[in-house]
Amino acid sequence: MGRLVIVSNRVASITPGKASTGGLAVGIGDVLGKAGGLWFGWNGETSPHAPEQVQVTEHGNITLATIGLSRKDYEQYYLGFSNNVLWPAFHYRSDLIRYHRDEYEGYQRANLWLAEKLFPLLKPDDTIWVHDYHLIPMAAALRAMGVKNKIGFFLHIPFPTQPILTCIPPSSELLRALSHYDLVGFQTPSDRQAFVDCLTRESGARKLDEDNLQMEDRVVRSGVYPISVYPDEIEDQAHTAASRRHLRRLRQSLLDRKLIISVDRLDYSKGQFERFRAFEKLMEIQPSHRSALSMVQIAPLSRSDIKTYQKIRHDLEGEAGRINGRFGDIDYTPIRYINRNYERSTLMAFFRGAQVGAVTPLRDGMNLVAKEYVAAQHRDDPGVLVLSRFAGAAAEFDGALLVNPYDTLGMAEAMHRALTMPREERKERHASMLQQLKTNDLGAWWRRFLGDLGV
Ligand code: ADQ
Repeated sequence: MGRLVIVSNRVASITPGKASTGGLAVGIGDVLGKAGGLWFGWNGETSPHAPEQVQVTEHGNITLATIGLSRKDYEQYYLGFSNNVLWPAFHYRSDLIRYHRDEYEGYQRANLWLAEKLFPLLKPDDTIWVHDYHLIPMAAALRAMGVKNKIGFFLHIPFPTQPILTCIPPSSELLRALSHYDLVGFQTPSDRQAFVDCLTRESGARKLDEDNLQMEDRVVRSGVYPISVYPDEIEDQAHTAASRRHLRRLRQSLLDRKLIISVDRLDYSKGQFERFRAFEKLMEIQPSHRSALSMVQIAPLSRSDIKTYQKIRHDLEGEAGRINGRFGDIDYTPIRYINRNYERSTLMAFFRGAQVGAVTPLRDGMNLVAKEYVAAQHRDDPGVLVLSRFAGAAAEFDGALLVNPYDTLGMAEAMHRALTMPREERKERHASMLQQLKTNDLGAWWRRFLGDLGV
């Protein structure tokens, strides 16, 4: 097998045990840690003019090749088209799309420029694996330079259905760009189906069989590869970290109160606002929980340069304050809302200490937190996962209590049911989800993808 070359918008730092608040970084870190290879992408820095030089550093069997972005590319490619058009549209929020043609041109320009920087680093037998929505045009750009290598693409976020996708003015160009990959991977069957429907209806592609589409002179294969975790590793971390200082402090501060935990980047797709409302409703309809239940919401800040994200931060702080004012007491804070990062093992121990994991995004590609919460539980006395039907993980987890995050009362009722569920039922539900995690772990995700790409 030749070398593996991973391309993603951001290249994370390779420090073992270091907290990373993105699911993508966790996944890529694992593939490269085991298979070795080159990881190419943005180093997170911006300057008035784009730097010429790619920085190459070696870390054991991993080579990192990173470059900074010009301020203009950062604004147009990253903040503009990627995060103000593609992110909302792909999460079914067409109301939040802010499209400007010059930003789309910046998106294409930055992809071309990144492809030009990657080109000299490539060898003929490399396999190239491009990740996520920032880099949809990457294969077409490389092909135009004469690159003949196998190129795969994995979309970490949902793929929208035709009526939503076509709200993006250059949607046909995006579909055509995706058809330049040899393999396009999705998190769930419904994401893949939406892609196949869009490509056939909008771009005139012809279905050859279940997996393959003919688009002009190219055959595009697509597949479903749900990203996952290593459940045994997480169980170990949750168990051994259980005596750590943070966890001791959490337990002491809770007294004997029950705990609902939620961990997600601050983002409108994650449904934090709706979750706080459901928690408030729970306090209203089940007064027995008042003073006897806390919710911890860990929400590291992301994309703070974008207005919509500044607003949701402001709204959420207000909402937590309002609910705490309504139900709190001198020695009791119902919602603890925290923006900081934790070490991975500490987070897993927090999951183990919580009776309920509330993972209720309005839309999510997969949601690794749902999987981590399940893996971190004690097998003999597990907590209950309350999971949005709109998270990719819902397609795999029949043991979760599935909720619709737009139904405040329904979510409150599910939280109550989770908090009062008999141990036998909790064990049964947990065992079925754990089995699913063991059958389809993180290694299965990337091995199956690379296998289908022909590596
Ligand atoms: P994200 O939207 O980032 O990922 P998610 O899958 O939940 O969402 O991954 C977040 C990761 O960051 C988890 O491993 C979590 O434990 C970690 N994390 C979150 N907050 C943290 C904190 N405060 N401290 C330390 N670690 C923290 C995108 C898509 C998802 C998809 C993933 C992977 O949006 O749908 O599941 O990619 O494909």
